[in-house]
Amino acid sequence: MTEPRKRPRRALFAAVAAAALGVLGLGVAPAAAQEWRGWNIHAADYPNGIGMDAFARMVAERTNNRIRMRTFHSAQLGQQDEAIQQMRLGTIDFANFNLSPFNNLAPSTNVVTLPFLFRNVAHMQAAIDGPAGEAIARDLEGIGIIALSWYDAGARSLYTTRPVRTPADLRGMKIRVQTSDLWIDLMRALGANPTPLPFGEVFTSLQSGVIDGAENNWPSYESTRHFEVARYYSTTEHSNVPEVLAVSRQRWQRLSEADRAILRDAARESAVIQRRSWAERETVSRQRVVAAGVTVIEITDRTPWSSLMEPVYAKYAADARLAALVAQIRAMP
Ligand code: GTR
Repeated sequence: MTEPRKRPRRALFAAVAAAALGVLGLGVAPAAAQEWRGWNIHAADYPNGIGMDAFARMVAERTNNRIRMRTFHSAQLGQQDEAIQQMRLGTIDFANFNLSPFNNLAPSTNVVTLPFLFRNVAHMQAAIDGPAGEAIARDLEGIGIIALSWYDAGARSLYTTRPVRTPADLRGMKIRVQTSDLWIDLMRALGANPTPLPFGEVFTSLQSGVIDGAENNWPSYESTRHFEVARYYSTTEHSNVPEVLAVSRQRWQRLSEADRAILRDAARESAVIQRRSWAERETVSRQRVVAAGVTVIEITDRTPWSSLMEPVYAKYAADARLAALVAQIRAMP
């Protein structure tokens, strides 16, 4: 008869002890832990995936696992334009995006996409970590996306199934671009026939002859194996458009100030990791494609290319606010 009475008392003691440990923060995970879903277009070992995974680890550690983030790599949650929509709706919680797919939605992203604007990587970083980043963060917030830090994406160059040395060689060639009006106009100004397509469709489109080329940085050209089907890479380096690590505004609005600070710091640190990894990967990717027999066409004089870009500037940097930002970026030391 004594047994049945003891059990509830033991259970009560265990419950009180667990609650006390919880209050003291001794290893008992609070019930309301959040699970966040993250989108990444690239494979997990790409610099951006490395940066995102580092971000998730830091946030988990610093929130004592209250915010657990899982990144779905390799566009498992959909192609880029769909992912942006999902993030605005709050069904994707965080992501890394190139800024070009925002060109039609957030006007200031056009500025950092503009051809031949940045002198080098340091110039691009100074702009995006400074005035350009501030303007873009404001525009993105307006469409439901909170920018936390900026990732590198190197310089984008043309790659094609036939050699391209001058804009004249490009005339009439079908070149894949991201879904952005600026990119369509840019490619037209070069004399090509722009073909907007999702990133995930570029390989088969090159293979089947739907397009004659595309344009991207060394790591994307290599990691997607586009180099197997477009064997000529011409170093036009026509755009240095950077990328954003962002959180959906829906999630952000429900975070405490303390958690927001944790996320901002972790995002900034993750950008340092991504940028370091990016610099290494650019070299490795270039070596890999050269070893695989790609013909690199070095464009040393970019004037024949950049001189065709006036209509793009006239259209996308005409607005007073954007023109002032372009002037500010150009004046940066
Ligand atoms: C890559 C970029 C992706 C995507 C892709 C593309 O360099 O990292 O986010 O924008 O280019 O061309 O679609």
